Amino acid sequence: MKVKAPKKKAGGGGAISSTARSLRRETGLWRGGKTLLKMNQQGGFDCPGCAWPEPSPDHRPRLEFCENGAKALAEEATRARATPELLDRSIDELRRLSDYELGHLGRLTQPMVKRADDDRYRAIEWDDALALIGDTLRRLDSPDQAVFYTSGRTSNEAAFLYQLFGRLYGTNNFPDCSNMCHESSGVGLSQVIGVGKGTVSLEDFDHADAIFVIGQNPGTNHPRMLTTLREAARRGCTIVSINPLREPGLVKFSHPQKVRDLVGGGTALAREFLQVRVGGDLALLQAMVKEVLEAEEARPGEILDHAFIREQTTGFDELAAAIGATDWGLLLDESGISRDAIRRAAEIYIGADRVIVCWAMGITQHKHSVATIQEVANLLLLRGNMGRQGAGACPVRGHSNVQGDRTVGIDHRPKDAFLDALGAAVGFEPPRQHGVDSVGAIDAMLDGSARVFVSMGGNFYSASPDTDAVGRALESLRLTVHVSTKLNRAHLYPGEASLILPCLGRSERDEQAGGPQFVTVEDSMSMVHASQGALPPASPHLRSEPAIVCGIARATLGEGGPIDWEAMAGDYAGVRSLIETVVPGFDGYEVRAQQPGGFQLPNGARDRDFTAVGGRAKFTVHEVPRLALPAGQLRLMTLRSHDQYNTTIYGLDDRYRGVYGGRRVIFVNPEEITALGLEPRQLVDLTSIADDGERVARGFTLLPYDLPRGAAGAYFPEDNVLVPRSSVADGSRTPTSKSIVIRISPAAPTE
Ligand SMILES: Nc1nc2c(c(=O)[nH]1)N[C@H]1C(S)=C(S)[C@@H](COP(=O)(O)OP(=O)(O)OC[C@H]3O[C@@H](n4cnc5c(=O)[nH]c(N)nc54)[C@H](O)[C@@H]3O)O[C@H]1N2
Ligand SMILES: Nc1nc2c(c(=O)[nH]1)N[C@H]1C(S)=C(S)[C@@H](COP(=O)(O)OP(=O)(O)OC[C@H]3O[C@@H](n4cnc5c(=O)[nH]c(N)nc54)[C@H](O)[C@@H]3O)O[C@H]1N2
Ligand SMILES: [Mo]
Repeated sequence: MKVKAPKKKAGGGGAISSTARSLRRETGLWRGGKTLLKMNQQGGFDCPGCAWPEPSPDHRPRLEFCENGAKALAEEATRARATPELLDRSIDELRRLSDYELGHLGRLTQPMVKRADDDRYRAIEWDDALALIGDTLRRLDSPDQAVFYTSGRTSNEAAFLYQLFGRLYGTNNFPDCSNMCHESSGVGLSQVIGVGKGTVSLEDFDHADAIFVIGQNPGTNHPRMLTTLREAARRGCTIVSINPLREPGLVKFSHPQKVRDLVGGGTALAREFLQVRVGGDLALLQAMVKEVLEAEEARPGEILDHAFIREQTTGFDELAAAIGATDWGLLLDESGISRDAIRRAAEIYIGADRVIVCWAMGITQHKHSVATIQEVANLLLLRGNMGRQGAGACPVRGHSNVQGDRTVGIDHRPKDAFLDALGAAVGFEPPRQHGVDSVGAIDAMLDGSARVFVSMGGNFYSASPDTDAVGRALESLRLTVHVSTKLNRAHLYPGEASLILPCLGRSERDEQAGGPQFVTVEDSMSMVHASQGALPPASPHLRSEPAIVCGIARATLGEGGPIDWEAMAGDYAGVRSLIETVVPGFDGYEVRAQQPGGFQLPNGARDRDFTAVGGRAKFTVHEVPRLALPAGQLRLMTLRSHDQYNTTIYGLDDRYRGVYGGRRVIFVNPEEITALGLEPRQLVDLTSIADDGERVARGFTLLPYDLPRGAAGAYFPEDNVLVPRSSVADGSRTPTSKSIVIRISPAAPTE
């Protein structure tokens, strides 16, 4: 492993050479390059990477992809094949491969089964695989013994069919990756503004005067957002980063597709970096609210948007009283930010006519995430920065269709209005009892109340908290089923029997009885549009996700029910027509999804319509959590490196942060390392401390990094063994993956 100084800018020549390297290795440069031209273009396919929107068609460049989108494509369009012959080894043997090696075995080519008396996966015919699922599901004592997980890459069509099948079968057990991701944003925002999604469009970024980026590392995880931020910075918009880590990706960006940037050195992005304590954002946001209120006292009538507050909100007086009574000392201590820096940030906020606040996992994966998000809303509402051009809330979504999956019904707590509409359209009485979320699913497996686990994409083993417990949970089941493109570690913790059902990826052509098909996705800003693959399928045995769901449904529910599954699988227009009937906002779906740019779903808060919360947006009062730890303990945030997509490991480098050739590292402030009596580069073990006990991860290299004292950072998913599943966010039950209390000790000697 090599360690260098963190990069001074993102993008640039490094991004070009890294893109070329991964294409050359996986797809071949020519085939990969040609395919990239279809990515995020009209008539082409949606990038299987992040959910950042594409610019409207008249402003969209011919190349609308980033380094990490290219890597996502390379992973999917790889020439390597994980055939039954290649996989003919025991599961124990496969477990010895790293995540990187497992993924690089290549695309799955055939359905595989691991039977009860066997030690490995073997090829199985589709019909037999589907019959095994149908038989097992029909024999359960209750439909609630089955759990149907979804990862956010799944299309609207597949997701809608999946929840429809599950509800016809009789359960609301639909945990999804969103439970571990932006659930806190959904819960937090819907309580105060009546919609659990962001309120801005991409065009709003052309009008904002200030953009706050909180707990997000777009240089790595949403690189196309840097193009947007670059444009904003160039026209004078002020960008502020709130993050314990000074992420190199927010310092400066050299657009790899712009000659001027490549030779000129790039565009400076964030003007202020507030290196907040891990979890200290609620205190910091309250401090900013306090500054704003104090500024209003000093200059009455000039700071707040009084008309908006009076006519369209409730709770202002309570907020003002509570914030007024809050002690500055507490806010400074808990945020870890100086009064001066807070004042500067507040001045940027006050000085800007239009403000957008963006956030991601640094905010959502804490115990008090919901409150923090509602404090963001407080800050925005004070100056009417909501439902106005150039202003609003922008939770930046992860998976490319995670937002769409929820819109079309992947929800363990479905609203009655949705179930009513679904029941009326299809002619059945959907189950009303709420289902399990991701953490609930693990508990249900461990206590024996779940017996079957079906996974529509994703990697439930590695992405979930408390990895060792999840392994035991999955292995206790009667049947595990994975609809996947590539092998991952979840496949290696089989139930008594386990199936891997290989599916088409986004970039591949999807031919059904009714001809070539497209699917639809919804981006982070509620734009719904078509996505159609271009490459020939990785194997003739692959099926599309919608076809697989319909196959499972037929094998389980039989023929003659209210849905003609074969017709649905044959032409997805039928699925879209049903979605249009059930979900508001999809009128003219079939046509509008294929228009350039697609269409935007309705969003009350964007139009200052707060009917969903009684007609007025709500200011809310929150108590600042006390997060100080005893000496010797640190708060660990689990992070993504530049070379991974969640549990898919593209490579072993984290270029921007200067780490090359290894992932078992832990970043800590240099003075803290000394205070702990440890040495930089020393090999250490990590122990997490929770109410339900201690968990250990061994063999990490200790790296000094520019972080506040008391903070630590290490990569997801290697450190998920440390995340206690008992520690979840209040209100959203998201695992607190950015707030693991740990202690660090010299590595125990190994044999
Ligand atoms: N290339 C690539 N793209 C991706 C993904 C990927 O793995 N690879 N994953 C996708 C998915 S599903 C998601 S959800 C998104 C994730 O996108 P991000 O949320 O950007 O991903 P993380 O690496 O989890 O980074 C969280 C950031 O929050 C900061 N942070 C941690 N704790 C705190 C805190 O207490 N306060 C503040 N203010 N900041 C904090 C960290 O330093 C880090 O910069 O990206 C999506 N896009
Ligand atoms: N400690 C810690 N844990 C975390 C996080 C964290 O920051 N820290 N982040 C959380 C977040 S934000 C998220 S979103 C979750 C992610 O959790 P998941 O969504 O469950 O995990 P992924 O790694 O995205 O899933 C990768 C797998 O999806 C399959 N796949 C890829 N493309 C397709 C496709 O087109 N169709 C199908 N059917 N399968 C496909 C492949 O087999 C691949 O191995 O992890 C969460 N876990
Ligand atoms: Mo995510």
